[in-house]
Amino acid sequence: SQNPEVKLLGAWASPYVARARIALHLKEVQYEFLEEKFSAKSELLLKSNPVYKKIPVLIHDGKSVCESMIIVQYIDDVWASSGPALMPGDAYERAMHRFWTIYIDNKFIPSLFDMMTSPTEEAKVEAKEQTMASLQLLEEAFGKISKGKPFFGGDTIGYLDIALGSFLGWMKAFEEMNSPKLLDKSNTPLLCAWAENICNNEAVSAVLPETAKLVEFATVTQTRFKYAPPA
Ligand code: GSH
Repeated sequence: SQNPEVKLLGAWASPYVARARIALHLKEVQYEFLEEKFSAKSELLLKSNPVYKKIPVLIHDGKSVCESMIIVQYIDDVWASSGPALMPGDAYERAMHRFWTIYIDNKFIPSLFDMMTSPTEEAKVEAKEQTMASLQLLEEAFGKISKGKPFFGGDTIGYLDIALGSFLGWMKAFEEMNSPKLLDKSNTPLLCAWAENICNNEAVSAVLPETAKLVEFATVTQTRFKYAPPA
């Protein structure tokens, strides 16, 4: 549908921004993408997200919505009749999607990035162990929540698929930058198959940056994004 009043403040490399974009693509919502520069935040960003000053920000009819997963929920609510429902119909299933999304944001993502950025090798090893343990928990959660279907959301991509799937680009980039293999068939067979299904989806592939571009971005802008496992 045509929605000239929908704008998204974001940046191509941001996994949080990818969450909002995947939801907009799944719901076939037209939007204007306004690319932010990390060096200098735009007036519009400072005005639209005065609390955190972070992207993504969705601006709908002049009103701003902040925080990636709140934006995903908002898109599901507003464009309820367009595309697949992102949240399950069952209250318990919705609770599970929210529970694991908060786990991803509070535990998984910090350890994933700490693996690359921690100042000491010891801390990097600890972050790696935490990351692998988190992926193991997410593998088990996938088994329960997906009930043998391709996605956490069942037959279609849902809220929790977006929460985790948005990080697949960076996970692949880290793997290429010498980190241990994060998803592999022996440790996380279900998530391996899931990741392939996610990346093959058009709404996702339209949005997730190429691994090589992320590696270049990480190398150029953040030399600290180097995983150097201890000898
Ligand atoms: N909890 C936020 C969300 O889910 O939207 C995190 C968003 C976030 O960290 N965005 C980063 C950002 O805007 C870009 S990936 N960083 C700029 C800053 O921290 O000032």
